[in-house]
Amino acid sequence: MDSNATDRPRRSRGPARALLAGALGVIGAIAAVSLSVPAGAAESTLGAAAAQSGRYFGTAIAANKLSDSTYVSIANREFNMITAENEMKIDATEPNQGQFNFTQADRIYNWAVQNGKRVRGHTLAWHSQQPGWMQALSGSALRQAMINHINGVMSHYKGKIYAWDVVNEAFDDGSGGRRDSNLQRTGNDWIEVAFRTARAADPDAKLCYNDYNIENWTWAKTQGVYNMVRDFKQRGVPIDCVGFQAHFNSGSPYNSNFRTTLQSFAALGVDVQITELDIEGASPQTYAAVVNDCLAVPRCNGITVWGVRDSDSWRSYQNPLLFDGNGNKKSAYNAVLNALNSVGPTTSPSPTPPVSPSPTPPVSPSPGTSPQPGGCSATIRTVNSWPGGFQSEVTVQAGSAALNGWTVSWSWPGGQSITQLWNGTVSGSGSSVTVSNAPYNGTVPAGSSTTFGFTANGSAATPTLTCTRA
Ligand code: G2I
Repeated sequence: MDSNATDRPRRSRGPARALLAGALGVIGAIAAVSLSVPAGAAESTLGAAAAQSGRYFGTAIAANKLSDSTYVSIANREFNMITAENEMKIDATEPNQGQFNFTQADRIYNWAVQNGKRVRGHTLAWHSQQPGWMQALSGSALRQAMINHINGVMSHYKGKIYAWDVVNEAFDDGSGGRRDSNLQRTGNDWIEVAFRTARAADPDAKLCYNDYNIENWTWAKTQGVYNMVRDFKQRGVPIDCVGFQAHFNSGSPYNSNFRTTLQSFAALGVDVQITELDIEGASPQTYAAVVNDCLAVPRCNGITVWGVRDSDSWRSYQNPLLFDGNGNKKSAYNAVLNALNSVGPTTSPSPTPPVSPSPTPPVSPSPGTSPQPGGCSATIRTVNSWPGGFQSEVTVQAGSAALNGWTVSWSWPGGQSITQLWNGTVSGSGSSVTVSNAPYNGTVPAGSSTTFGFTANGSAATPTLTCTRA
């Protein structure tokens, strides 16, 4: 765990970082306020800074704090992805079996969307925070209750949630095996049943497995989850993303092999997201390292911190967040903002590059695909493939201005042909393909994205895409 509480200059990386951080230790807080990024290249909030590379920066929100004006103004200014800290959990949304209650969850959802933010859903199947009636169930009755719960909550938010933490914390600390729980005792297939149920309930939401203590690549729990995700991808169980909670503390310290973990999971064909970040003591160096790890992995979609101010944290005694109890920005805030700004406009997510030796330089803009202010970018990923065919998803990302219509074009490298396309209008001939927005998804807010998908004949391919605004 980093112990040095100084800020770092945005250009210091790798071995030089340690040297510079040490040297700056003498200068302390004075350095922190004098560091700056070049004029014109910097955004001044976390959400806008992350959006430069197509990523989001989020926070957990508690419904009962939406009346706290300091809290709300920081949250609204800085973050563009929202997770309900407790309000979408099982005990909150289905307090009595078959009776759903979205009062508090909707308060958060509505606040987020009315302020132009997207929402991560947390969480549908978990051993903890189960209502009493569910804790008392077992066997097939519990299995069916889990399925009903997923259907009930996901249908309420159908088409409205960016990503759902479908299953939370299902692995054991230490052994690399499954955690014992009433859900696990319904049969080892409970996780894949949850994911298949979720896909059918809302095909537009990304479906994530979310856990803690899976950041360190050498830990057995990390390998256990990795093996499950690999197995799911091989067998076609629908999973789109893995959430790394990233609650770092002295018992579970940050390790620089986190980047290897993110790269390795992404290489399985899933997105990766940092979903509940907090760091005991809020070392600026450690915060910057975590951000740089995400920025180095094209399929790392974004970062969520688990609360706004230290006083809002579930571990407030550790002062683990980016704002102090008075709402002032901490050094860690500046470290995070500078790290996000150091990348500048680039594309993401894009096909995962080969795992490279650590430290990996930050993602840099690639020619021809950078979203200029007001522009757009598009990336393609293979969702599924089979002999003679494949399914792909294309993400269309708005730059710093909203899109009012978009067109994505590419050339097939090997005679592929689209058989069916959704969420877009396809035209083109021969190897050239042009896809424009459907009537309902041409408007994309600044920094946001939309997707379209298709099935095609031929071998799965990830051609270079060109995105043009209407
Ligand atoms: O424990 C930290 C997080 C670990 N990953 C999953 C997250 O969902 C989890 O969040 C925390 C919330 O931050 C806490 O706020 O989950 C805790 C429960 O597992 C939440 O704590 C609960 C308290 O235990 C309850 O007594 C309280 O009524 O918060 C409730 C609402 O304030």
